[in-house]
Amino acid sequence: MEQADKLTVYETTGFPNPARVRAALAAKGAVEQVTFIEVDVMAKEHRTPEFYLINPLGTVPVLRTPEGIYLTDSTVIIEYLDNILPGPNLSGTTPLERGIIHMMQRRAEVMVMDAVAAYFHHATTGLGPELETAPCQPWGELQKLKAQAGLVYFNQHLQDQAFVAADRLTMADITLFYGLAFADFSGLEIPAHLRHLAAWRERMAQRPEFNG
Ligand SMILES: N[C@@H](CCC(=O)N[C@@H](CS)C(=O)NCC(=O)O)C(=O)O
Repeated sequence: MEQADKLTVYETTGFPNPARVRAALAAKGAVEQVTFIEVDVMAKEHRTPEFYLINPLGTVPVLRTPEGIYLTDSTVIIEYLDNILPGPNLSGTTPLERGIIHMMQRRAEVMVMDAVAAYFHHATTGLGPELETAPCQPWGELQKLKAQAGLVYFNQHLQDQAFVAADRLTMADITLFYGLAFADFSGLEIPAHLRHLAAWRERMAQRPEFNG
């Protein structure tokens, strides 16, 4: 795994989007080969001029490639890793499969992960007053409703299939899994009657990719 030796991931331990990249690396069996740099979000290290140079969005994760290019956004990073590393495919092997996996990944992101994030940052104390400088409570509450609808959608979607987007674990499962973890952390209840979603989550939680 020569290339993995030259990869650097900027992350914040315990945060959901960096956890997506960790899960992808675990799926590829490459965690040990990557250098990780901890970014202390609570100390605002991601809002320094130095960090904005590598990611103008001021978010983690960020991946530095062997060529010295900085890639941002979990999906971009995971697809890149999927293409350069051996191991099980996470983002699709045919044009149609790639389309379906990207579509479902994006739904998991918009309908759950990002909606939960907006609820967390705008309608709860979020990361605290030092970091949450422009909270908008009504927007956060609306995003909570959106997330709740997303949970119902994925419960129905998982009624008759083992994985979110293919016949195996893909980046769509990874996004949804950490979207649910973020919901728990934010105090956004996942209703117990969504039993297909709960069963899928239980199966995922037992997998090594989510226990690195
Ligand atoms: N769409 C981005 C979202 C990245 C993101 O929002 N990361 C969070 C940590 S999970 C962050 O950096 N938050 C910093 C902040 O809210 O100030 C991705 O997939 O990487």
